Amino acid sequence: MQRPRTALTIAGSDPTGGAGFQADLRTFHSMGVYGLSVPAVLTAQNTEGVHCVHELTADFVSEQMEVLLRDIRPDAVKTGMLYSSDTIQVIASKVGEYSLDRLVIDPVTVSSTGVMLVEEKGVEIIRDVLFPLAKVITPNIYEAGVFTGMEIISPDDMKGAAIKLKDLGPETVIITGGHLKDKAIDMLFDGEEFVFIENERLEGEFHGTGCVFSASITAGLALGYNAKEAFIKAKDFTYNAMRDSISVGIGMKLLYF
Ligand code: PXL
Repeated sequence: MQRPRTALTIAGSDPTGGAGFQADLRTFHSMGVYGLSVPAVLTAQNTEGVHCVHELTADFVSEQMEVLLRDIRPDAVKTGMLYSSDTIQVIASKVGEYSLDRLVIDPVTVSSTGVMLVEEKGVEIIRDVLFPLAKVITPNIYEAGVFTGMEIISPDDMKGAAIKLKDLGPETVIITGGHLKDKAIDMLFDGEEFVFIENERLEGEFHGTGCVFSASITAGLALGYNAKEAFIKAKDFTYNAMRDSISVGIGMKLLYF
């Protein structure tokens, strides 16, 4: 049998498995990609929300990456919730040291229930240190707002924000607009064209859509698709997983696939 493609997630732990590296691993597996994971931070949470965050040391995150990457070269890599500035810095160093080029940055800043998932100065460091290394960044409209200082409420605002975000160094910007008022529209900008994909809005509160979406883009890149092809596949994968979502707890629905 041929060696399967591999993808690495460097992200937070979510015990519900709805988000975090657990959701990333399920996504990789479901798309036929072998998943590797480096936990960057732990959380105590359930389907009602995040209770608290427990940091790992940046040194230990660095050690996990070093030992893994010395042995296995992943075909693509994503980052999710990283929380600490020091951790973000060491991840950027390892990405450089090992020339990891199919890198997806999901710039996780705040949970759907409003809990901060990055420390304050981490926002700047993600922007200045990680974005320039990225093949794809996948902010939602709130995150795109945090990184550009813009308020994003329409597809035209998404275009304006994407142009600003592209100037920060990533090859491709994908803004997810699942939180727009009337429509669910996602948009890709690669410096040349804007690609919009619109879906009907699904009713309900979903947990982990951003993680599953960025993980499915990462799996697509690992499989050899370009960013636009990976975007189209990821949108489909995430939409189907939302349509099939389950209520296993008393709070938000979890994507099922
Ligand atoms: O959906 C963003 C996210 C990412 N990673 C972890 C999370 C959350 C949201 O709660 O807990 C670990």
